[in-house]
Amino acid sequence: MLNVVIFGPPGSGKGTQSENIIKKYNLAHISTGDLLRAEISGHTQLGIIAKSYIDKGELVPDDTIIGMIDTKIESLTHTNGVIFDGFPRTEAQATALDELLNEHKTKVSVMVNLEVPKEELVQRLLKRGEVSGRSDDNLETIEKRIAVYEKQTKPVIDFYKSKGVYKAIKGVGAVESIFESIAEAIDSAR
Ligand code: B4P
Repeated sequence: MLNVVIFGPPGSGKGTQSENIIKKYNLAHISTGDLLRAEISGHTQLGIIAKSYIDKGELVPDDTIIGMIDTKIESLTHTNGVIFDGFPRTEAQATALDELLNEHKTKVSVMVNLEVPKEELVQRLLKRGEVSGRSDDNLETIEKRIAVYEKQTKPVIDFYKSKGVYKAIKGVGAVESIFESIAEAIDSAR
């Protein structure tokens, strides 16, 4: 099993690069952002709760996210492995993922951290906001999301460093050349 965590601040290219990784490695894709947006469009109870956090640029509570991931992992059948996109975003989520994968006798093979300077993140997300219709792609919420990343999400890096599966990748430049570096990191972990 090849299990990849794609990690980085908002707008670092996690969603963009996940598409390339899925094509090359034939992995199942679990994006917590996409799952939450689907719950919001479906007007579910979970979606109503999630929207109140996402619109403010805050993280959805760990219990909600971990429950959602557990259900999703249980629904997977016959997979080569999984790409986790936008998850884990807190140390509690990272610990929970370890436990969930352990129950299935597997673990995270590699964690890829896309490093992108803040000014570039803001520019990318503002540009996406012109067409995405996402309630969180406006300047005030983008600034909040980046601050939340620095405080609550960045510590997850040390969690994976201590497991010996951490790879930092420069996330600036052409999407294809960033993907080549990601593929090298994944191949060296197999
Ligand atoms: P996400 O959906 O994960 O949103 P994101 O961080 O903005 O996405 P990403 O980094 O994938 O950006 P993308 O590739 O699209 O989360 C949204 C919200 O949901 C969170 O703020 C939070 O509230 C909640 N949430 C999600 N997961 C959670 C969790 N685990 N726990 C708690 N809450 C959670 O790239 C952005 C833009 O850059 C695109 O327009 C793209 O075209 C462009 N781009 C990509 N690569 C580029 C490159 N190399 N050069 C130029 N532009 C590039």
